[in-house]
Order: sequence, then structure tokens, then C-alpha cells
Amino acid sequence: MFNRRKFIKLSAAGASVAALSRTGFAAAKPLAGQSSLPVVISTWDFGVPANKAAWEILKKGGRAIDAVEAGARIPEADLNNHSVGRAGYPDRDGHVTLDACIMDESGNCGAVAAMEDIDHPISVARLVMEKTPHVLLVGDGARQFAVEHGFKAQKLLTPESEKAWKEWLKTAKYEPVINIENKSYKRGSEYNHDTIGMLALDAKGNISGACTTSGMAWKLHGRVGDSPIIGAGLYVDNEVGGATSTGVGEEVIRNVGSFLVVELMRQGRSPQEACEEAVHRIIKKKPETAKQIQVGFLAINKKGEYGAYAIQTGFTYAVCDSEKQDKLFKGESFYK
Ligand code: SD4
Repeated sequence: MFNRRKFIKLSAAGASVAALSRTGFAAAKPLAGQSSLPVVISTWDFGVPANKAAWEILKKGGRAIDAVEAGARIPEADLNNHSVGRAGYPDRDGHVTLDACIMDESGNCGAVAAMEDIDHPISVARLVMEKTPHVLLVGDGARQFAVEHGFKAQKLLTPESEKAWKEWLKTAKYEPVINIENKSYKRGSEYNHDTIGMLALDAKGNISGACTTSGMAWKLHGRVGDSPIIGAGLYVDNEVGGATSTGVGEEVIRNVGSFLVVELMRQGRSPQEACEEAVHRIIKKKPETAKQIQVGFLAINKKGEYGAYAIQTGFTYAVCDSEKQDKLFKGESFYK
């Protein structure tokens, strides 16, 4: 049963986040972080190098939309990363299918889902936003659109991903692993990665976001998670702020998670409070399921205040708002 007392206690008491340096945990940090502008935040430890790429654009007065695209491309291109982009783990049938979406300060958005053979889905999503009257292209249509716009179609399944898939086939047990994203902090290790959701506020105070993933490893062919779904894996509203999610996408879609977080901020909640409420909503609806899965939200408002909260421990996020400030933080969680 969902523990209402624990819920109320947690909501009232709030939570704390501990700052992590790249080498380990640093000093405790108050509940809601506050940054100066410009700023970029993103999910998981690979958010640190991704933020750096975004920061290069933001520090020159560049647009948030350019920053989040550049940032998201970093893990997409990382061959050691098996849950975003090129080297992502395949589905049950051995296909690498990628999902991504992007959204700018004017509410323009674009997305691709279940796209094969193209290694930078975030850039294809941006082209969908800019060059078509549509929001979402899927499967063969997304691939065709990408090729027509100069992307090279190529085999994405790397030898390492293929080996891992064949190993999995021996038992073929489909079971999401809690915090597979963060089993080790060693960059390049098999677990050190997951969906990247990124939010940036540029020097003008405009907000944009990006989200990109290869989705759950060994998923059914054709399965699409929350990451390319505007409102689920990502939502930004230039009047309010933005939110993004990571974890088991089905539960995020069911609750329209990122839109919910932004709407809660619109009603006056801090980013931290909004992320907590969205996680509690998921737990309350399916308490037994929630015990077995991870879902995390990351949010920022127009003032540069940010927050993060997850069902399970282990969720990390990166913040960069100055040349040297590229820290990794530990998000609070419902289960301790
Ligand atoms: C999905 N949300 O496809 C993504 C995957 C993820 O931790 O973030 N896993 O459901």
C-alpha cells in the first residue's frame, strides 16, 4: 500500500541534495538549487560533458535551443554509451531504434521515434520542428526524412551492443533494472548512462529542452517510451520553466509527467516541489509497480531555480552555470 504518512512527511519536510564532484560526494546542498543565467542542467552523470558542449554556446550569448541540441549530441555520439544514440542497446529483435524530441521557447517542437540507422536523432527532431508542419515522425518515415536531409544511414548496432544483446538472448528475461543508469560512476562503464534530458536558459532568459535515448534495452520492436513524447519526456513553457524525465517511460506517459511538472510550477510550486509531486502521483497510482522501477524528473524555472526527484535512490543530474561550474548532484528520492 502507498504510505500516505510517509508521503505527507516527505512533502512537508522536503529533501536535500548533496553536491557531487566528479571524484565523489561534496558538501550538502539546500533543497532547491539556484543558478545564475545562462544555465544548463541535464540528467545523469553524462550530463557533465553534455552540459559543457551546451555551455560553449550559452557563454557566447547563444540560443538555448542551439545549446541543448549541441549538448544532446555528445552522449548520442559516445560509443561507450549504450542507452543514447549510435551505440544504444537494441530491441528484442536486434534493431537499434532511437527516440528524441526538442522544444524551443516559442512552443515549437519536433520529435522522432523508433528511428533506425541514423545516429543523431536530436538533430533530426530539430529538423522536424523547423522544416515540417508536423511534430513527430516515426520509424521508416523518420529515417527517410533524415536521409532526405543529408543524414547518412548506417548500421548502428556496435559489436559491444550486439554481444550484450546475444548474451541477453540466452535468458531473454525482460526486466527493467533499477538505476542501471548509475551502477557505476566510471565513465564508459556499461551502466554509466541513460536517457539524457537537458534544459537550458540562455542569457536572454529563454528556455529550451532536448531529450534523447535508445529507450529500454531489449524492448519489443516498435516500443516507444516517453522520451520523444512532448509533455511526457520533455516539456518547456517560456512563461514558466521546463521539465524532463528519465526511467521507465510507460509510467511517465501515463501521467504526462513533464507537462505535469511544468503545470505545477505554473501554479506556484518550486521545481523541487513539482518534481516530488509528479513522482508521488506515479507512486500513488501504482504503488506496487513503483517499488520495482525508477522514474526521475528534473526541472528548472525561469528564475534559474532547479530541482530533481526520483522514485529510487541513485538519480544524478548535472548543472552548469559558469565556466568552472559543471557539478553533478544527487537527486532525492521517495525510497531511501
Ligand atoms: C524510455 N525513459 O524509453 C526512457 C528510458 C530511460 O531509464 O530513461 N531509462 O522509457
